Amino acid sequence: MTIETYKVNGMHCVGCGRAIRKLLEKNAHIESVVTDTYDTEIVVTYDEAHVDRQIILDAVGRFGYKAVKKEAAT
Ligand SMILES: [Cu+2]
Repeated sequence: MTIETYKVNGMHCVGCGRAIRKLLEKNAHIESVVTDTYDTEIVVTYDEAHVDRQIILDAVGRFGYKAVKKEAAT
């Protein structure tokens, strides 16, 4: 499993977050999506063998938002 955080510009309310989460979770290989509308971030846990990162970016983009992967803070 891969866990990645994405900054989602424009995800300003709970409704946005819920819509994004519902869409992503339709993918059986995306295990969980946690949305944080305060920090406008989502944390996606997925099976990297079956899910390409572009799928996540495209799904978020369908709502008119732009997701940018955050580099892991080390
Ligand atoms: Cu909204």
